[in-house]
Amino acid sequence: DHKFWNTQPVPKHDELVTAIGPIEPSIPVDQVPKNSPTLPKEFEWCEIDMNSEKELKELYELLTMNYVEDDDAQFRFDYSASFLKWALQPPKWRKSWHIGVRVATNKKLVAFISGIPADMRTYNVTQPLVEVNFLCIHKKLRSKRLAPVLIKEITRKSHLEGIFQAVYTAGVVLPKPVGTCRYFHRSLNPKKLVECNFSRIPAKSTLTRMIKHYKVPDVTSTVGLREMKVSDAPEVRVLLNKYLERFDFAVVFETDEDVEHWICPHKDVVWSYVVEDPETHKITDMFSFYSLPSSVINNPKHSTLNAAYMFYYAIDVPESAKKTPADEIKYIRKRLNALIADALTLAKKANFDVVNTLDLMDNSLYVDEQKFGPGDGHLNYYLYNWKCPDVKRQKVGLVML
Ligand code: YNC
Ligand code: MG
Repeated sequence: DHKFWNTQPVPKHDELVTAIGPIEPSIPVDQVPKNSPTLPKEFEWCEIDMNSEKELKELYELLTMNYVEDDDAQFRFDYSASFLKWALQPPKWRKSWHIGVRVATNKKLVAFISGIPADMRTYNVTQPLVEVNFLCIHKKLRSKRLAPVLIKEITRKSHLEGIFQAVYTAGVVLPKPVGTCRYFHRSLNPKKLVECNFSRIPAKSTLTRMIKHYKVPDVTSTVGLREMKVSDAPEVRVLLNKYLERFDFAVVFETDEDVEHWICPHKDVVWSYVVEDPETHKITDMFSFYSLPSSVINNPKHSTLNAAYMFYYAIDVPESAKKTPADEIKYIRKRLNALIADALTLAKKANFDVVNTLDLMDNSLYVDEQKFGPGDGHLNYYLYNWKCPDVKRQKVGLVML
C-alpha cells in the first residue's frame, strides 16, 4: 500500500495524467530543512568522495555485494570502480549528491544513493533535473524502512541546489511508471551463456548450431566508421540532439562538455564510434555502448558475465529520405541495422559475452534482424514531482546507467 510513496509528489497508480508540469511548487532554498533526516542511532550520514581511492573502493564493494540481482538471484550487477567514477562525476556533478550511510561504531559503509545533474525534455518542456541512481542498502539491513530515509535525503540535497524534479528507473513497480521498457539480449558467446545458465539450448537445437547462428563478422562493414575523438564532440552533439527530437522523453546534451563526458570513449567503460563521410568529412552517424559486467552467483566455472549495453546512437536522415514518415523509418531501419551489426562485431572483439538493450528509442527496428531475444527483465521509468502523459517505449530517449 506504499506507506512512503503515497506521501510523495508522484501520480497514483490509477491516475490518468493528461497535463505536463510540477505536482507541487518549488520551495525557496532558504526554506529547505537544514538538517538531514534522522537515521536509527547506530548509523550516520556521510558523503562519498569519488576522488578518494579508498572511498571509491568502499562504494564499489558495497554495490558489488549488494546491488541489483535478477529475479532468480543468478546474476548481480558489478559496475567497475572506473565506471562508477565516470557515472557519478559528469560536468557539474556535486559531492553533496553522493550520499552514504555508515555504521557509527566501525564506519562500515552500508547504504548509498546518488544524484547527478542532467537536462531532459518531457514532450515540449526541457529542464534541469537530478538523475537518481545506485540506491543500495546492505543485504543485512533490508526491510527496515531505510530506503525512504535515503530518498528523503537526496531530495533535500536536490532542493538545496534548487532542483525540484528527478528521473529514475527501477525494476520494481512503484507509483507510477511514465513508461516501461523490456530488456533484449544478443548472445556473442553462446557456450559461456549456456554454462552460466543465462541461455538455454533450444529443444531442437545444439550448442554447435547456436554458435554458428550467433557468429558475427570479424570486420565491420560501414564505410567511414571510426572511433570517436574528443574533437568530434561539437558535431556529435548537434547530430545526437537532433536525433533525440524523435522522442518524447529524452536527454538533452546542453554543452560539448556533456558529450565529451558521456559519449567519448572512456577506457574499459564506454566505446563510441562515428561514421565520417569519406568525401564531405561530415559525421553522419554515431553509436556507443558501455560495459556493465554481472557477477555470476555460485557458478563452478564462471564468476563474471561480460555484458555490453547499447547506449546512445544517432543517424542523420537526409532530406531526400524524409518524403514520408514511412520513408524515414525505412531509412533509419536500414542504417541502424548496419550500425548495430558493426557494434556487435566491435563488442565481440572487445571480449563481451552478450550485448543487452532495451526496446526504447528505435531499437525495435533492429532487435529481430540482429538476433536479440526478449529477456525476463523490465525497466520502469519514473519522474519525481513532474507529471506528464505516459510515454510509449519507442518514445523513450533516455538511457540510464
Ligand atoms: C526503488 N528501487 O516501495 P513503500 S533503482 C524507489 N526505488 O516504499 P525499505 C523503492 N523506492 O512502497 P529495502 C525501491 N525499492 O512502502 C523499494 N522502494 O512506499 C521503496 N536492493 O524501504 C518501497 N537498488 O528500506 C517501500 O526497503 C520502501 O530495505 C521500503 O531497500 C530498498 O537506484 C533497496 O535494487 C532497493 O538495496 C534499497 O532492496 C534495497 O528493501 C536494495 O524497507 C538491491 O522503499 C539494489 C536495488 C535500486 C536500484 C535506483 C533508483 C532509485 C530511485 C529512488 C527514488 C528517487 C526519487 C527522487 C528523489 C529526488 C527528488 C528531487 C528533487
Ligand atoms: Mg531497510
